[in-house]
Amino acid sequence: MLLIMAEKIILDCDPGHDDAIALLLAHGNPEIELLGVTTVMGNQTIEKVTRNALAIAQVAGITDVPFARGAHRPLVRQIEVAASIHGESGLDGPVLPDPTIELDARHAVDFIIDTVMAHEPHTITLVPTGALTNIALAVRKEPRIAERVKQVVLMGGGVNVGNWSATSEFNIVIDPEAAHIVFNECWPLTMVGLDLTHEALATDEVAASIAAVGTGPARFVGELLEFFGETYRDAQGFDHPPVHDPCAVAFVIDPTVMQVIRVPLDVELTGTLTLGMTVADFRAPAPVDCTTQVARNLDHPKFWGMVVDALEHIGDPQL
Ligand SMILES: [Ca+2]
Repeated sequence: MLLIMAEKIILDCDPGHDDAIALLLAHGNPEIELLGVTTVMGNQTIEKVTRNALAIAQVAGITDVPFARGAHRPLVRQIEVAASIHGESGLDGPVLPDPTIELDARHAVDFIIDTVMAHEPHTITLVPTGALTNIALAVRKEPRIAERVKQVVLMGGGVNVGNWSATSEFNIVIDPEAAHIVFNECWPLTMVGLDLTHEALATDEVAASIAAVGTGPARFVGELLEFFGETYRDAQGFDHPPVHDPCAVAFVIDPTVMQVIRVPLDVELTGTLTLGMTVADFRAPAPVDCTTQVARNLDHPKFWGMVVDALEHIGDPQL
């Protein structure tokens, strides 16, 4: 018998249309063991994104995974939300069910620490798809998690590409101090940034293959993509929306879905035009002690195939 060891992850997110799809991919893929979902302010306030996370769980029938609420504001700066992309609720488009799932009593930071310390070393991957506030607070409160996690695979940043400013991506720029902490820890870190995620476009063909699944969760994703497509067209000039966050989950499932290049990465904290820029130093081959890498070149059919397969696997839990 062939034993496939599922990859244990904690998804730290701010749902968020693309976070919702990341959560469904993590839940619906048998090669992922979702140990918990933690929330962080970002796309909307912590109250709204936490409610959204629980509503997504309700839609997808996720009943055996703890959800923990996290940081309500960035470490240093004032909160800045992305209503222009995700709407007033943070998850505009579909009608959201009233969640009946109870939150874990712990703060997200304590949930992350407890979970990482309770498992064998190098078995847990942290997958942040929002601001890095919870992850930064966790590693400051319990520094041993830096050597204990297997890796951090985050959606955020980009090499010479921005979306919230000319140089900077939303998740990084809204809490650059937190990002600076996370990028400068000793854990292996993969930056799944805009260079990669701007290739994860939800084309008409993608929308059709999701609609063909024909289940409640698939219709939910279709409605999310419709709203996300409209705001991305109006606010960012995209013909089809780039669906960022599930790319980080997809890398954990199958790293061959993209390419990675090892390169020193850091986060700009003092630039007048470049605050929150993720700076990659390509001047020479990466030094042997370099722990960071950046993702590029998405296998678009394979990626969306994973999302469709996950929806097939989830089925219709409401019925
Ligand atoms: Ca997100």
